[in-house]
Amino acid sequence: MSNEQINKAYELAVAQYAAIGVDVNKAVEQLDKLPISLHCWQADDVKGFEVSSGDLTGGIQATGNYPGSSRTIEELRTDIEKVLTLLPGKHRLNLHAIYGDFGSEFVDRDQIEPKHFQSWIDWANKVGVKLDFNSTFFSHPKSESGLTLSNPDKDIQSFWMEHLRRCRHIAAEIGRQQGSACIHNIWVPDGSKDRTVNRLAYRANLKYALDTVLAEKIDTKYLVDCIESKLFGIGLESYTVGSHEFYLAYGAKNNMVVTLDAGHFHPTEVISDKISSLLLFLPEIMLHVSRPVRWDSDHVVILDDELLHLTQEIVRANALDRVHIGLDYFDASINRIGAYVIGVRATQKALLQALLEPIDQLRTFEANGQNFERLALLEELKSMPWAAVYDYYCSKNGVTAGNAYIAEIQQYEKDTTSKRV
Ligand code: RNT
Ligand code: ZN
Repeated sequence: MSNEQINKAYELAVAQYAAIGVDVNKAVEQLDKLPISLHCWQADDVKGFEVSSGDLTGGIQATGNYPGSSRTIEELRTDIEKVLTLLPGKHRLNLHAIYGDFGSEFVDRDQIEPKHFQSWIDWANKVGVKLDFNSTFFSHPKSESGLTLSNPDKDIQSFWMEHLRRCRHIAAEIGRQQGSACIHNIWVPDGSKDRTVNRLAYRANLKYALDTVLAEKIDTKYLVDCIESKLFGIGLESYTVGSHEFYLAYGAKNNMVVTLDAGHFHPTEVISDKISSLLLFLPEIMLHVSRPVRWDSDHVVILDDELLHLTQEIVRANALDRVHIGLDYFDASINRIGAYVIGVRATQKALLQALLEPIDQLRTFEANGQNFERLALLEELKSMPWAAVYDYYCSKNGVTAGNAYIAEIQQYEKDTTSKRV
């Protein structure tokens, strides 16, 4: 598509939306202000750069062996830089603690320091992204029992508490240097494969560990902690210490940000419906946008109904400034650069469609009991020319529009990722 065609289609779209009372320019401006936090771990199947790195554990799994995953910090940065050239807007990168710049030194989780992330901070500053952070409570010999912060063994529990304490300091330092609060996500895989007769005890241990470490107050200008629940993990099917009830109650009691991961609920349970409830009781929400297929499979995010419902709920609740949007999936079966671009673009397209809703009109219909009219307009909106608006948004940002990114990724694969053998 030429720029001229894109502009023409955009003008037609503007007129069509104006006819139903929607200001397209305003929607594009709003979209442009919404960063998506890209998860660094799609690039290398959640391996990270620890010198002693072993298998991915903690009940999560990246399946597939598509060639070309990044093997070093440099390769990962090159990949992310490529991804960023294919995305309109300014975005963030979400790091896990195991992605530190450790060189050839073995640095255990209870030893990591801000200095191991300084080269990330410098790189991020150079390429114009802000960083977010995650403690890493998995893929470690001291997590193999299935219990980390909730472990009754005081040595193991203290080890992980020290990890958490350090991660908060690293994230705060990132936030300070980048002039934007670093969102620090706490996901703890703890659970058990089979029935436990100590459900309460492990939860009490987790509560104690969190209470103790989080008692250290750090300015939210630099650091925002959030807590992520889960239903079950592979090999941890019968019990998860940090369940939804645990963290929802913990967050509400302590005024903390709760993370909702789309794959962490029962198969027909959706996170879109949870947004409005959480907003009433919690300061903010963090999202791990993912795509569960039958289970927490972490498939690449696509533009499906639930993604649209999710973005509609955020926009309809007027909560774009209270919901942080991050991605969380790891598909090792397809080109990983492509996996990022598909997921971010799908998320942006869903946000754009939500921003292009004639919400006043829809709400008037609803208030008047005109439910046929409400449903009909919602149906019509699905085939309105939002894609022409997205193409325009891409081209205005100097980013290739439509399906042209496929060829660019194929070229990058030919030149770069296919040579990683
Ligand atoms: C696991 C959680 C968690 C991880 C990442 C790697 O089920 O979703 O967020 O995916 O931290
Ligand atoms: Zn997650």
